[in-house]
Order: sequence, then structure tokens, then C-alpha cells
Amino acid sequence: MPANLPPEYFHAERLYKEAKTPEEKAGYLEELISVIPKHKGTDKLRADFRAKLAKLKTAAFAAKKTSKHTSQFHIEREGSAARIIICGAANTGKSSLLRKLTHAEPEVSDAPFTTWAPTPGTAIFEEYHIQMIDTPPLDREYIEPELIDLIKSSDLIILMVDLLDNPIEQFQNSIALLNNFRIYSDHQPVEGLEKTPYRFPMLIAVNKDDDPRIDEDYEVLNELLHEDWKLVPISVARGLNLSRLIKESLDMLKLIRVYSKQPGKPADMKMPFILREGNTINDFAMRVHKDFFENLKSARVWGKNVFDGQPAARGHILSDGDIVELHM
Ligand SMILES: Nc1nc2c(ncn2[C@@H]2O[C@H](COP(=O)(O)OP(=O)(O)OP(=O)(O)O)[C@@H](O)[C@H]2O)c(=O)[nH]1
Ligand SMILES: [Mg+2]
Repeated sequence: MPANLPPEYFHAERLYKEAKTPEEKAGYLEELISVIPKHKGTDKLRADFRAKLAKLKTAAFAAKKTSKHTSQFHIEREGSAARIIICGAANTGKSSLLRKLTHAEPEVSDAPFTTWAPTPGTAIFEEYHIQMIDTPPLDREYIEPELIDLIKSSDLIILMVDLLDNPIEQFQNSIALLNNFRIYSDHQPVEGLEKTPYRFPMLIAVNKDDDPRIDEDYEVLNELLHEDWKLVPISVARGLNLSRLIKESLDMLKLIRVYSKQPGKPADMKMPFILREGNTINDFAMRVHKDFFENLKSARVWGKNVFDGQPAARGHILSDGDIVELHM
């Protein structure tokens, strides 16, 4: 127990211990955390309490909900073209990035271990609606299986590294942790695994590259890693290089635009459906409506790799700019 805890701490601690329901307990625990002075000596205590708080909130949340999906880690895709998971060690700026790129407002603080549940947001880049999810820190001691499942559900991983806090070590620890759960980047060599790894496009966002003085540190990191990894230096605080991060993410996601056409009518060229390279008529039908997916009889495609109105089977792979007519 760190020294120098204020009297309010002990008062809040008593109320917390006496509270009965998870909701009450969570309320008092939040108060308790807020009166702990913030310094290195209390980092561990605050992190432990925040872990407890997350569990209590999950319990309180589950008690309220009647649906079968009670976990905060269960997040719907909400019709977005792709899902990007922002992950990384504590305090690297994950929540700050989500706040900057979407309307979501996860808590940001200078103390590590602020986030204990994921928060989704939608980032709109040109015609692409991308779901971005802020996550709790990647940390050996606190990692939850549900976080790993969430990361596995992504189309792209943005791994954040804090340039001001041993970036190389931090990068290595985060990668080792992900690898432990068989999560690998697309290009990473894999050795000695008995089961198939889960592969993802992965971008390393090196945050807090605020000014040219620190930029030299980035160059060192880049020199070491650039042959095997895709790095983007950013400063969320100063809004630097965020459009490059987005551009590189979109390139890696390999998105394509596919337009729908009703029989006998011109195609709707204003509202493309956003799919990914390699997606098929089946994926398109599913995106339009599951009735089409279930009852599809035939389809026709117009585009650069087909002749006009070419009949296409469910497994036909679509290209960027294709126009598709579905028949039930
Ligand atoms: N100097 C600097 N500080 C930043 C930058 N981005 C975020 N921060 C600060 O870094 C601290 C941590 O930011 P968060 O967004 O809470 O970090 P996090 O990764 O979500 O942290 P956890 O939820 O604890 O894992 C806050 O004090 C932010 O203001 C940046 O580009 N430069
Ligand atoms: Mg956070």
C-alpha cells in the first residue's frame, strides 16, 4: 500500500467495502480511484482498482441487460465497410486517436490503464465508413480473452507505440503478447506453430512524435523496423500525419466500390457498397440484404473485367467499380 494516501481515500474505501450491489460498488470505487494521488508510486494501485472497476461495471451491465449478448466486448459492425482495432500498451494514445478520428468520446487521461472496455466509433473517409475500436491496454497482467477475440474480429490492426516511452521495448512486448495468442501481422515470419496463426494487416502508429527534436527518435525506430513493418509517425495531440495514417489504412484494407442496379433501371452510382478485394457476389448480396443472400437465383455484372451484363455465380469475385444486378 503506497504511503501518503489522503483521508478521503480511507473514507471512500470504507463506503466501497460496505456497498452491496455491483453498481453501488462501482460508484464508490470510481470515487476511491479519483482521490488517489497520481504519481508513479500509485500507478499499480490505480491499475488494480481500475481492473476491479471494469469487472464490476461488466457485472452491473450484465445485471441490467436481458439480451443474450451481455458483454461490452461484443460490438456489432453497424454496416461499416471494415473494422479497425486500435490496440497497444497503456498510455500510448489509443483513446485520444479514436476521439480525434470519430465522434466517440472514450476517456483520456495521463495515467496509464484508463480504458477497461472497448469503445467503437465510425470514421468517415470519402465514401468509406470505417468502424474503429479503442481497446483496453495490451498488458500481460490484465489481458482479457474477450479482448483477444475482439482483436481477431478486425480487418486491420493499428498497433500504437509511444515514442516517448521506450518505444522499441514497448513494440516488442505488444507483438510478443499478440503472437502468444497466435495473432500475427500479414508479413511476419511464423515459426514452430502447430495451429494456424491468425493473420492481419497491421500498421504501427508511432504516436507522440510532436516535434522535430523527437522526430530523430522516430528515425532510429524506423531504421530498425521498417524492413519488416509498416510504420507511420503521428502526433494525435498536434494532429500530425493523421491523414497519412488513414490513407495507409485504407490502402491496406484493399476496399472496393460496388454499385447496385435494379432490373430495368440505371445503376445507383451515388451510393456504392464498400466491399474488400476478393469479395464475391455472395458478400455483396449479404451486404444489400440477407433476403437476397438467402434467395438469390442469379446475378449479372457490368464492369472492367466482365462483358456487359455477364451472368455471375455466387462465388464470382467482384472488382472495384462493378455494377451488380441481383435476382431473387
Ligand atoms: N505529447 C503527446 N501526448 C499525447 C499524444 N496523444 C495522446 N497523448 C497523451 O497521452 C496520454 C494517454 O492518452 P490516452 O489516449 O488516454 O492513452 P491510451 O492508450 O488510451 O491509454 P490507456 O487507456 O491507459 O491504455 C494522455 O495524457 C494524452 O493527452 C500526443 O500525440 N503527444
Ligand atoms: Mg484508453
